[in-house]
Amino acid sequence: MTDLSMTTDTQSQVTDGFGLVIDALKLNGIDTIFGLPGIPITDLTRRAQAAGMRVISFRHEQNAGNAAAIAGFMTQKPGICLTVSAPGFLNGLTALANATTNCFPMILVSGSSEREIVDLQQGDYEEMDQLAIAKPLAKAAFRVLHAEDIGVGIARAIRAAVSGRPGGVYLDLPGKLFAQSLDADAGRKSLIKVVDPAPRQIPAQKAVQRALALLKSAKRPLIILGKGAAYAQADADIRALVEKTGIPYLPMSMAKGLLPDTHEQSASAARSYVLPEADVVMLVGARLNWLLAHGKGKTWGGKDPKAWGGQKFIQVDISPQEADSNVRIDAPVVGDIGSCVSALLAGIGSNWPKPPAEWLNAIAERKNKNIAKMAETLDKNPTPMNFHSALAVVRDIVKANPEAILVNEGANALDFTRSIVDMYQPRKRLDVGTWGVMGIGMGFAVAAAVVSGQPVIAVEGDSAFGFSGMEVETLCRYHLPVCVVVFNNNGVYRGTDVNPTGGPDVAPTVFVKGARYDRLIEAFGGVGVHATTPAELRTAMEEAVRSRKPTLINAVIDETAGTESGRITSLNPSAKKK
Ligand SMILES: Cc1ncc(C[n+]2csc(CCOP(=O)(O)OP(=O)(O)O)c2C)c(N)n1
Ligand SMILES: [Mg+2]
Repeated sequence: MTDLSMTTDTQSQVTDGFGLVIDALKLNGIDTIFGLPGIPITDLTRRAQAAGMRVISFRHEQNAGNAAAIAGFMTQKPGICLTVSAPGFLNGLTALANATTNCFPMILVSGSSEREIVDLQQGDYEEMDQLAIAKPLAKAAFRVLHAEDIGVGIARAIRAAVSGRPGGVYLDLPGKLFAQSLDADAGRKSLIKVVDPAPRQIPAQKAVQRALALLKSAKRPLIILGKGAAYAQADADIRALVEKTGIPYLPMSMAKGLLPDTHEQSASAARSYVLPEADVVMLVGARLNWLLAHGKGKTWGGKDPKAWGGQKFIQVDISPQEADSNVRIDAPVVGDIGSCVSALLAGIGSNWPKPPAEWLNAIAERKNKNIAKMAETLDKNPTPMNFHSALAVVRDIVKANPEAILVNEGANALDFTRSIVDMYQPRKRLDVGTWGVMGIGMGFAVAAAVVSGQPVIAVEGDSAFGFSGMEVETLCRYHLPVCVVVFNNNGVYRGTDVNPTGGPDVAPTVFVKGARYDRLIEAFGGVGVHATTPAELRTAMEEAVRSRKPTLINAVIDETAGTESGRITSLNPSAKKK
């Protein structure tokens, strides 16, 4: 093993690849690595820890990658995921692709095998042309061959990850690089402290005026806040924009809490009314992808599934290529969300006319009716517990602890949580994002706790939890204040499917019935609780948040309560037949 204390400091005459990577990261304010050790990066993890970095080791690289990605979302600094070559790299790649899709800044740093052998396909240990494989899934991909280029390589990776529309970046570091030595002084001089890594992009005045003119002409305006708006950390200005215009708004899932969900201008409870009825829609950091039904079709009042509903769109986005991706954008405003929103605010001034009362009243009427209906459902206390009675508890716990971070994945476990649990602060809701990917749960939970120090509540479908469940050991190892609530309905969507052949195999969506997920965490010294009633769930969650002990609550949910794919049943090719 190499000397662990050696980094590029004034005492050392020489440095090496390991030391330069660590020094380059530290120089750029990166203090945490999420990863999994092995050849050729084991010493990198050791020496990073010895050099004062936080090194969080995982049980599978995908979870380390998801942790890095969400750390990037929360901090606007690229999250670092460190893996070994070929299989470790591939395990991290799903998270990298997911980060790129979700515009989370992360850098996947993977060790790789010897270039000469890989390129001649001579069968090296863990041989793979990782750079080529990463390229189509990353915003950018780089390889460093010489120790004197490490500074440039890391600087380029940082800029690519956080500038413009953020995304996942791959950095390939061949094993040989780490052992290269360099004069310490030359090494220090080769490093780059990136100046202004995510430069502001100021929108054109003309674009701002065009957008405001359109907004002013609206009879039934609507604002949609996306994950990009949450990422921007322009919270006060975004709130001012919504409040000064008086326009009703809808938060996308991860934009919940940008304004408190209980805000009177929130139209969430009247979503199916406002989308087809709005005449001018201002998208702020939200893309018109499938989550918004591509801006057309029945959701938007179109006559058939592909028809435009007649809305005019203003789109505030950092990417000039985003506009017109699905339907015509009449007023694109291109720039970083913070700069765009402050330019819009300046144009709005202090006497912007409120939207017509008929529009606001019509929304309020629907909203109040739906909220009252939901309150009635939440008040019921059926046996067994269902999603609603369990989530009434989670809703109260989050309300009492608004600083807590809510991680959420599953199908029904996701959709019901999103609509029932109000969020009160920005960037407190972390979920499956653009892809609806399962497996983010424990990676996000670990990173959320590590980055924020706040309590984390992870509401997990039992299937969703299984993708990253082994990381409960990681929660215990680092003593993280994470309360995992597994909504256990015995399977994917529901636990009730049967094998139509009558054969011994259970149906593909069904798991072992009555499984005790709580016992998993007990194996590592965490707190396990089996909860079959809302009262038991409440006591356990309150205790978990109070004690900050890693906790897993197995919340038994009626196995008949869910629907196929939650709210997206219609995306199943065969769903119509059911
Ligand atoms: C990586 C990945 N694999 C598979 C899926 C398909 N999928 C969507 S939701 C889901 C699990 C739903 O079951 P559960 O988490 O138990 O939630 P429930 O509806 O039962 O509450 C699966 C497997 C996915 N979205 N992502
Ligand atoms: Mg389930």
